[in-house]
Amino acid sequence: MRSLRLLLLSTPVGPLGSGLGGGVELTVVNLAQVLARLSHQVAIAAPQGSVLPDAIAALDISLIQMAGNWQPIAQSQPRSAPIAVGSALANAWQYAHQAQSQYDLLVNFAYDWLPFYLTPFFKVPVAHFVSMGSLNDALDAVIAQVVVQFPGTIGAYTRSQTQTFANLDPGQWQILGSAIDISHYQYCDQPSDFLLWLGRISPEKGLEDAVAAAISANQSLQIFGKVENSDYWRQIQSAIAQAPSHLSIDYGGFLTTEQLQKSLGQAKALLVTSHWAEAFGIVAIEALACGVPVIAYRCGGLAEIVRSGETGWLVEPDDALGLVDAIAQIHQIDRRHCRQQAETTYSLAAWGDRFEQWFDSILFGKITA
Ligand code: HBI
Repeated sequence: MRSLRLLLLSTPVGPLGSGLGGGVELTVVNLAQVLARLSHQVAIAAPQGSVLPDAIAALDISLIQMAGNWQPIAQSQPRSAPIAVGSALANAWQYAHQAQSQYDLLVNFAYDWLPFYLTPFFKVPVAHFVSMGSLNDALDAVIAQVVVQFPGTIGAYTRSQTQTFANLDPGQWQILGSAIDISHYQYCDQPSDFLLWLGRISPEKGLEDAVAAAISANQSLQIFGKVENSDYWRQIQSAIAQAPSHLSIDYGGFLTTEQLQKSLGQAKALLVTSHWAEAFGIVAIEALACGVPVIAYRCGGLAEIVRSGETGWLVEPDDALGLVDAIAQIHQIDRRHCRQQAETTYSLAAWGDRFEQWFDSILFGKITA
């Protein structure tokens, strides 16, 4: 396929590398990497202060920094929240409009109203990667308009994610899944004696269930991720203070992938306790790549990732006791199966091909199988 000139417009909730963008940061960086390796010309527009991992510094990916205020995160707003346009988002799309003739395709990763609304005003095609399930009425409506005018131009991680958009036919979505660069994750066969929780520290992520389950299961727990909601974090810290002194429940901060996977690989299991339907759950494939079994609530993307009994355990949503039972059975999981699943199903190469096919179908009308 000929080399495309691509502009990836990242999430406006925070700079790349800050952790504020959660899984979408990894998605944007990994996609840029794999498309650059496929010899496309890739540029990323992201909030001021964005950095790319050293591991891909050698690739020719241009990073265009957007000044302005970060976007309020959609998942903390009510469904009827009015449309918000922070200046970082506005500046990104002002740049995209004035520079559009330099690109063959724009790829939007902002989970926000503006990019969808602006799509008909662009001469260059826009592909929209929707990074979460349905959260906002105005956004659902504008996505539906884009689907009518530009069929085939919206993509998502998982089928279950698309099913949360009641106003849209699931068949109108391109399902892309996700991936990581497996070579950045070392397989660990001999775990230490702790569980691990990883993610944005925010109420929808259910960290309180992981702390309660670790204490009930008499297991130590390591916590990593960006503190996004400090009130919530204070509640968690008071729950941690109740733990018996022989258990260590520690917060390791927000680490780069390179640093994180060293601790991640040592874990007996990763606990994924989200109260909402995760669009995907990229932390789960990071754990699998290190050989770490995943214990997760059976909802959202995690239900499509974890093979219960083979690479982890799926527990009925919000059933904290179920988590304790699963923790007690984690020794039944063969850690090599976890690594194998990551290698065969979540490699960058297969994922990059799916995006290339999607772009093909948008630009050249080939409706791929
Ligand atoms: N909220 N308004 C808004 N825009 C985003 O792009 C966005 C968000 N909340 C979370 C988020 N993106 C990402 O962290 C998740 O999609 C992973």
